[in-house]
Amino acid sequence: MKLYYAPGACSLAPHIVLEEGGFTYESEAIDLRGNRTTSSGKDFSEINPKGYVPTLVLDDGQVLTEGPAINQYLADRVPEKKLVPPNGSMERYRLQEWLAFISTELHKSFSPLFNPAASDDWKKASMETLDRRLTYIAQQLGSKQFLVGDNFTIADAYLFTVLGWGQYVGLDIGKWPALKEYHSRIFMRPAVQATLKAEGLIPSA
Ligand SMILES: N[C@@H](CCC(=O)N[C@@H](CS)C(=O)NCC(=O)O)C(=O)O
Repeated sequence: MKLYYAPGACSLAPHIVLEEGGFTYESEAIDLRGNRTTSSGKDFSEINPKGYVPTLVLDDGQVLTEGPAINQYLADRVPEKKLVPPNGSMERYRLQEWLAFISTELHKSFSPLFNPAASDDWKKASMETLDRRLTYIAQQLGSKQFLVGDNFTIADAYLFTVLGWGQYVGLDIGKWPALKEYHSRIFMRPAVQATLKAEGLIPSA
């Protein structure tokens, strides 16, 4: 398997899941700000015509896209790691509820803040939306260790990833102590540390 990623982008979540799951895998970075080539010089649009990360190329050559699908695909391969609740259980739907919320209500509310073409009014409105969404998550999380059940799941990998973007757009998650504490705790997981090092987001020494 091979994951195409951009350092610190939403592809960090499946990268963490690959590490948490103990997979043998390859990875390659994409230059999203430049000419969208892979670090080995290939045209990324030939691998994923959607042009965005995360993109997972399976051992049989199939290309899987969309973070929530990739994360569930990976987690279902290693059920003993409990990165997802079993298919068909109520907890699985709770997990999917969180994945949809993080994807559409949180992740995509950050997008204008990274977009140089977005107007100040749009950015302000996005900040206000994020404030409401993060307040909701902090209330739901309270002092719980994880979003769903008693285990680290792919929803935590995704939420951790998106919370990390606050630092790049002037959104201090310290306003929500539950989120700050949660983020610091997930940050310390060995698989998360290994992934952050692999993406060059923290020093590897
Ligand atoms: N719907 C996609 C969105 C992925 C996405 O937003 N990827 C961003 C990085 S976080 C990206 O590659 N943006 C570059 C682009 O859209 O051109 C998913 O959930 O996987």
